Amino acid sequence: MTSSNISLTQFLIEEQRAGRVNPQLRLLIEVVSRACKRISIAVGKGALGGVLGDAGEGGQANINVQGEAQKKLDVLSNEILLEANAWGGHLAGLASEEMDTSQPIPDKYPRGNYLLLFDPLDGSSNIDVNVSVGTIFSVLRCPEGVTSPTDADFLQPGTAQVAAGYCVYGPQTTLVLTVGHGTHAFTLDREAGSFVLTTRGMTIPQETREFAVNMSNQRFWEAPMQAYIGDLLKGSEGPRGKDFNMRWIASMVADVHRILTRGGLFSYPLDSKCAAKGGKLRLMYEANPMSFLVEQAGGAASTGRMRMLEVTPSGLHMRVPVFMGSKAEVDAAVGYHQAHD
Ligand code: AFP
Ligand code: FBP
Repeated sequence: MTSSNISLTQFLIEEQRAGRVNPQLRLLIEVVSRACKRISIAVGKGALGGVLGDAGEGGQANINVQGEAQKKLDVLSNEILLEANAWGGHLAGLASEEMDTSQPIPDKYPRGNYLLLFDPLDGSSNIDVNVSVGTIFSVLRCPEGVTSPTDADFLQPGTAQVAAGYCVYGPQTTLVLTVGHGTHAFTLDREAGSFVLTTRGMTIPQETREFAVNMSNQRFWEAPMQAYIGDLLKGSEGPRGKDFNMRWIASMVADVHRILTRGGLFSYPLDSKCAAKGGKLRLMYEANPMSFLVEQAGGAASTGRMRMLEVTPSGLHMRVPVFMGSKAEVDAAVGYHQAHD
């Protein structure tokens, strides 16, 4: 990555002057990025901040709407994002992977034109072992005439997103953002406390030899996925004619950040364990924002059977199978599905 002296604030002002964001959307992105800085500080403190481990009392873990045990940092990150975004006047409502239903902005604050969805701390199984985690967010327009949005108002396809991003809390804290005109990366200057533009216009390499998937699920996959990965594993002697490497962090933000940076394919496919739910990853909080970022970087994203961004959401917490990354590799995976269906 190449460094610049352009802060996120300056970048957004320039985007506004170019007519690509309006003042309300600019404020929204600034507020989310500030919340990410606070989460980054909490994540960085780890055991010193008393933030590791499960949330809950008396040895009883909190279980969220996804049926997963919440970590203390899941709860804290959710609170940071809710609190930061409630009062600014840029939002009509919010929805979080950690909450059962969406929330309209309280009556005591002005309401804006946007809806914000987020996964406050993705990959939280990594927190206690000091491995990268992240925040993912997606921005939609509040439908015309709606002042107090309900869940139904959030059920828009990914093509309707006006902005999306993630922040990865790793060796560096990096914010990756799109407002529909390319995908850009900003690195947190911890001393100055500001995000600095480090890559303008990220481009996913088209040629790849790397994939990210949880291989321990192999026996539960559908036939097309078995065939696709089977051929990758045959390496230079197989039909793909080259050796592939594999990486799996179990934090979608970190895995997709690697793929945005150096190419490859990320997948969480349908398997017999998650088939009843439709997949493992959440469309609105994970798949759609990451797909928007990947497409804006010249990559592709699919369920294996259709373009991710064109999926009609049936519920706020809908799950989907996911294939995203270098376009040629996503096309190859989709090809195996077409051949088997
Ligand atoms: P958590 O946020 O509950 O840890 O889930 C993370 C995640 O949704 C996604 O970021 C990972 O790619 C995936 O789960 C990892 O799933 P496995 O544990 O099945 O590998
Ligand atoms: P680098 O320091 O060159 O990145 O190598 C790291 C390493 O020695 C181990 O930390 C890691 O477990 C292993 O290589 C990964 O090897 P592979 O690339 O074969 O999965």
